[in-house]
Amino acid sequence: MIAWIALALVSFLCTADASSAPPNIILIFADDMGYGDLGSYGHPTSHTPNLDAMAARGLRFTNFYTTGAVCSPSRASLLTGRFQTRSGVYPGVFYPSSVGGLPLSEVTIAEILQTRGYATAMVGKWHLGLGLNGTFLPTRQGFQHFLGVPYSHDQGPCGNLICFPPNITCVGTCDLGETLLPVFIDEKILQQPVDFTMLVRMYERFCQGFIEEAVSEKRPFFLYYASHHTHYPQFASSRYAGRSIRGKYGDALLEMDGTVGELLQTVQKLGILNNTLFIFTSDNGPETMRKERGGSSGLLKCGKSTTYEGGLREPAIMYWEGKIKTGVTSEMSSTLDLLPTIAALTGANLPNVTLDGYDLSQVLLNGEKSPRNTFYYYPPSVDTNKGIYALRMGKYKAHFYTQGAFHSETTPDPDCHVTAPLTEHNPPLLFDLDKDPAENYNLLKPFIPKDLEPILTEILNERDRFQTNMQYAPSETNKGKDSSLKPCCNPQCTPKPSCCHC
Ligand code: CSN
Ligand code: MG
Repeated sequence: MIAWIALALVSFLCTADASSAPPNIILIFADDMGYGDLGSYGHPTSHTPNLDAMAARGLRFTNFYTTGAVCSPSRASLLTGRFQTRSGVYPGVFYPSSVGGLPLSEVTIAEILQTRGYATAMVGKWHLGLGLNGTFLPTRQGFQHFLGVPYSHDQGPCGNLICFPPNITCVGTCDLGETLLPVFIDEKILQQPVDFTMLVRMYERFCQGFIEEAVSEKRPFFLYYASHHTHYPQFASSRYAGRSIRGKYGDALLEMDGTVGELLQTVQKLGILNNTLFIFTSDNGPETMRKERGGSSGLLKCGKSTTYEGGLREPAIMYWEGKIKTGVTSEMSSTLDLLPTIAALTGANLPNVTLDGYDLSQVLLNGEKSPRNTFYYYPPSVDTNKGIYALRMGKYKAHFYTQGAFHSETTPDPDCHVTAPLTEHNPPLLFDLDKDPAENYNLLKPFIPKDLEPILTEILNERDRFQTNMQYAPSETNKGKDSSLKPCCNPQCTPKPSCCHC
């Protein structure tokens, strides 16, 4: 890591200015990692040296939001710059046998960059659908290459979850009759079931080969690396297992951080560090239901599947050697903003659709104020009659509905638990997130202070405006399931799904 910093400095000083060439983009997406899980975000026993070094040399965000408190909707917005409600990736998530997927009519970051001559690849967890004959795989959404698993790694039988060290006991949902977990290369199954002891190493080699090839062809590249870490069940290869003082979760985190280090080193060795933008964030808050093996939202309230801050506010780090305004920013920002920001930085055209994101390039490059002043919180169980559960305007966040969740069980705060019912709030709960990021002190209790009446009116008007303008696509996750869609490397075998073993 120290070597990387020293070399980064040398390469910054020595490499010819490549400012006219469009930047390479490496987008790294963690899974179920919370706001409080990185060393650089204050976790006392997380060991994340590469991400922390990237934060120290880059820009670290403290008010960065994903749009979905579960995986699939969050990923749909990440790649399209649009709320999941516009693409139909709601409610909940996709399953191995789901009929639907991210509609092919949606335009992804990969697609806009392909038109600019970028080499594109997606590695890791997809979770935006599989469908008949791979209809919804990354290869149909602008990625020239795909190596990875089409959904979550707990969406397979329990036995499939046993990895290194081989003594994981299943806590929670598994053995739901799903097929053995496959690894795809493009649209073909490469391995079934996944060997978790080798998986990340295989991903790293693939990423390295992809980057080297793009550089040798003098093409800019877009790499979307969606890590399985730190989703339940945690795993790590022998290089990292048992190496963290934070236990299994810490080992998984260490392996993810190790991949970040490998990517940084590859880019540095190829002399393209000062023309490569790294973006790191996570898809949703932590599964605190996993107790000491779940993640942490730090000082934020609750976690995964809730619309409290712990469900949707995420760590985010951007790094572009010599270009990015270094430091920490509390400017409001979101995964929704990545597509417009990347378009601005690369000269790619924006898709001709309603976007929900803003161009943050001047926040990144010049430390300017964020154009984003509002954020809208949808629950995983989107109901078009209820719409958003909460709205943030500037420092104020109003909750119109709150609900606990299974995924946010086990911490001492009963508001997070599955037993906290869906509750409508009229007037809303109102928090000042600048002074009270933990959402402890409702400003409208026991009465509405006179000086807050104007902002409350403004928030309610904005809610109406937003909901009136929202055009919901039909639900893709409710299109049903068809067990014949479950991937099987040995399609004619019986009995399924257990015979799908190659
Ligand atoms: S998620 O986790 O894919 O990271 O959101 O693995 O909400 O029913 C969520 N869910 C399986 C999961 C199911 C997951 C659900
Ligand atoms: Mg997730």
